[in-house]
Amino acid sequence: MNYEKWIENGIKQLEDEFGQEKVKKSIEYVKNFEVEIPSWIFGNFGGGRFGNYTPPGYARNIYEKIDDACFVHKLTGCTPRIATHILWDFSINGIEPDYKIVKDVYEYAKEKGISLGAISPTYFLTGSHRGSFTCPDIKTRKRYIEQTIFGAEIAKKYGNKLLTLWFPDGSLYPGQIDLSESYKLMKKSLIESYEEIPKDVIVLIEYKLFEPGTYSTTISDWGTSYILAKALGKNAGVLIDLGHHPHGVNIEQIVSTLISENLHCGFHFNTRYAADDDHAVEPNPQIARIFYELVKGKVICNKEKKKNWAYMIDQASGRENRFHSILHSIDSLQISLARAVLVEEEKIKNLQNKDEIILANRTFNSAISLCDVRPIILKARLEKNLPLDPIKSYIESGYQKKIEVKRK
Ligand code: AFD
Ligand code: MN
Ligand code: MN
Repeated sequence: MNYEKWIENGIKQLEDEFGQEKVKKSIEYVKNFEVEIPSWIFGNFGGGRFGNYTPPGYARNIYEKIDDACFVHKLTGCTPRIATHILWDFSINGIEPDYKIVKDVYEYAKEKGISLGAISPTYFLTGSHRGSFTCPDIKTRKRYIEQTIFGAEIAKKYGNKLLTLWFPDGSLYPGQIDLSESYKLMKKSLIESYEEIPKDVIVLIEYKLFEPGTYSTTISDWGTSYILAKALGKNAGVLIDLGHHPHGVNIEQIVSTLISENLHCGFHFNTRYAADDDHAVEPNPQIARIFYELVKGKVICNKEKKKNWAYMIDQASGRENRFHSILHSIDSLQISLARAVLVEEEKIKNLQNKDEIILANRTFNSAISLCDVRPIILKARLEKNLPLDPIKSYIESGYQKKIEVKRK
């Protein structure tokens, strides 16, 4: 395929429909967009319905995860930071974090050309069976509060001052716990932690409707995260994981409400089909609509960096090739962003004022669902001297073969 010709024709077509200004802005946004990749996508998950199957060549430790994340950044130019999990990545025994490992990993990542992004304390694994921040045993709560404060300190010193909190706390059956007690302990432990957290560290509280086998989760929806964030202070916000809602929830409305309330928030991007599937991101219309709210709210690709929300991928591909999977996610996010920028706001505003419902929807969808923005994505990659097709470049690079041999 003659890519240059294809790109030129495609850009021309988009300019005919949306105008040069919009297309230029869309290319700029794609060039500037950055998203964190999770360390956990590269490791092995073990267990599950495929037994211990993990794609060959998986990363056996945080250093190999960093190697893999670096290669993804080399191919995409938009993933300069890796999100890590304290007890998965910085602990020998899976119970206590190890400061020495953090420092060593920080140096290693810097040498390889990427940096640490969001730090997630690990509120699950050994010792969390009765909860973490809501555990009736104060010693357990204290251990997780200390880990949280530790996480904030390393987020400030070695990361990008971002702490992301996800709690699996809740219950398996009605009657098992006192629901309001659980919420009050969660709030108390969060406040206790926040008081010790450096004031320039952003704390994002993630919500989730359920875990397999739960009757209740203490932080089950965005409203709970919002109340808790407001109880903490101005550096606290809501973390929206796309797989954490009941089916049919209008996530775009949640996003626009949080933007209107000037809360500093963030995303864990993935695709869900049945539940919290942690699949690779697909460029579906809902994600483009979410990006439209972010672009309109000026919390993405804003030149005033502080205004930008935090953008992370949270996917765990136990079955497919994880490089193909994460590269697919990055491509899908770029496509969604490019579409969102093309939306003809003025035209839609006009139609809204005239109560032209279907015409407004069709105008909106001409950018969100119908147009092919791949020429914009490729133009952005061309201008950044990046591979036009990262997955194809990955396949041709020989990296997969190398890690399969090395990591036998
Ligand atoms: C699980 C949880 C949640 C969390 C992630 C990493 O559902 O999304 O953010 O693990 O800790 O996917
Ligand atoms: Mn998540
Ligand atoms: Mn999840």
